[in-house]
Amino acid sequence: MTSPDKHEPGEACLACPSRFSQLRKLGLHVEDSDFVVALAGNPNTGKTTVFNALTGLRMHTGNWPGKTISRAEGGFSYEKKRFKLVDLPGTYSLLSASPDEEVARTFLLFGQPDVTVIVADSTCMERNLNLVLQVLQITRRAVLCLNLMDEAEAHGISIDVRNLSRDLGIPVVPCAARSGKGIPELIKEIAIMASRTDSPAPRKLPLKVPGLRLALDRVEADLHDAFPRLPQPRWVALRLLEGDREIIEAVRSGEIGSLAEPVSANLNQSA
Ligand SMILES: Nc1nc2c(ncn2[C@@H]2O[C@H](COP(=O)(O)OP(=O)(O)O)[C@@H](O)[C@H]2O)c(=O)[nH]1
Ligand SMILES: [Mg+2]
Repeated sequence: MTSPDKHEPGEACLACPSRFSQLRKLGLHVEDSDFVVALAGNPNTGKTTVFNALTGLRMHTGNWPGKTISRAEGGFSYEKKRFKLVDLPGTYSLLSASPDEEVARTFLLFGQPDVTVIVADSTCMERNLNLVLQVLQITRRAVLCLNLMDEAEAHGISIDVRNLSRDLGIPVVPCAARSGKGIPELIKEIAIMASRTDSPAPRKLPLKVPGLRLALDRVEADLHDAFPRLPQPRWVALRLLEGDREIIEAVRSGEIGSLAEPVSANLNQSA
């Protein structure tokens, strides 16, 4: 059996029982999957339509553990790999102000999906980019689905997909999910991102508040000492300085240390 220190990101994760138990705690059974894909986005961006297009309506519905918030999960296969798709609650932010936001954020942080697809409404990118940037503070293993492109075109809106992709540092796929346009390209980008063995570098937040950078640097250094392989320590440091109760508790209990597993672990033990 490979030790967690030995294997490379992207290798079959034989020695990551903590990731299985984390996912199980979040209500997800992944034994029959190679990769976990989360679907995030503002409400009404066509998330469910994208989910249905990806899974062909094969889904299992239920509630998030301990919550009355419903969720759907389903799957699809592509080039002999099995992808488990989880629909997160539609949210405008991930700052944990509402139960929906908390569910979405907790899954991204502790479920560590191999890929997060952010579904955005192409007709109002300004509002949608807020969530995109927040998701990218937690994970760079993301693909942006620019949905409702047909509506955007009808309104004379054109989006410079190539520049947007370069600026965000993630693949951007224009889609019109209701008619299935762009879905094959989206699947391909999901598969490429899931199999990537490098870790996309997180972008530092532009900070304009005097003293904040120094405080963040210190907290980040302490976090690094305590949890050397924690992904996105700067984001965690920022939440700690903000007094985010969930994150403070996760650091206090050491639960945050479970995030130190390699992110892109192939879930299929026989793979
Ligand atoms: N024109 C157009 N409508 C879409 C598209 N995708 C979804 N919709 C419609 O947008 C509405 C919201 O979609 P839904 O999937 O429920 O969004 P959700 O709230 O994000 O899950 C529905 O009426 C969909 O039929 C698209 O690509 N083009
Ligand atoms: Mg929906």
